[in-house]
Amino acid sequence: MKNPSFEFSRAITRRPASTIANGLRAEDIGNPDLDSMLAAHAAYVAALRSTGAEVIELEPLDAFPDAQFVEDTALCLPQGAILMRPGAPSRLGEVAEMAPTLRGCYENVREIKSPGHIEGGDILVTGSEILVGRSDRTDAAGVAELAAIAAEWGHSLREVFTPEGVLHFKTDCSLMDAETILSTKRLDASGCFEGYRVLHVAEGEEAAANAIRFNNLVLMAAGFPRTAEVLSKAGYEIVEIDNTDCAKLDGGMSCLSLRF
Ligand code: CIR
Repeated sequence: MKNPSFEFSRAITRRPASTIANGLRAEDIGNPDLDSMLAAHAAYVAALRSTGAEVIELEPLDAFPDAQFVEDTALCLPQGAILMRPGAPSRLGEVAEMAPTLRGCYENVREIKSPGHIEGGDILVTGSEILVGRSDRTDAAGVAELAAIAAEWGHSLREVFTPEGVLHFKTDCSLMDAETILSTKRLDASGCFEGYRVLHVAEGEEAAANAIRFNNLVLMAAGFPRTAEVLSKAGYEIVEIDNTDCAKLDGGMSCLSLRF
């Protein structure tokens, strides 16, 4: 049987739109380049497909420059999908754009309703629980609403905190297998991963923490050789993807897909 925390048969992605230069970012380090972002996106999709999974590639949405970061619009669990309610006002409309695709894949689709806000980037599903990091995008009301649905579906959910100045909980951590987490030292220091095996990203390579385990592969951002070595030594098969342009919009490996 598949382990639903890292073994998947399908993924949903969305190609970057021509309007990506309007994407949100905490700090302006220059605009992303559409052509190189499309090339990196194609490499990402190819890596997912190489594991045997089906990848649904959605069309770009010019009205939503952050819509390629599909992870923030939903949470996919074995029992059903839950439509999120992003805390970034410019991203709220992305959810309705994703909903029909999820309704086509799942019989059971629930939604987070007003007044709560919650984004998929703040949610880490491990082999034993759902961790949700409160952040500037995810508030207590959003977490409480998700907790109620998760409880109904038999999952235990734990509220944790995203470090100050970090966009999402998963900006700083990733699941490597059912009980192994890749984390920055600053997030692990909060104690939220007690009981898990934790691998640390190398000092100065904090941006490598947002990776994904997808079937036999770990997809990670290229350019972090010491963290790549940590993962290789731990036995993971790595694929490095150019994340230069997504990083300009605070995006990374997990943001680019919904996996189920
Ligand atoms: C945003 O600020 O919402 C986007 N520019 C980046 C979203 C990244 N998503 C994620 O980490 N799950």
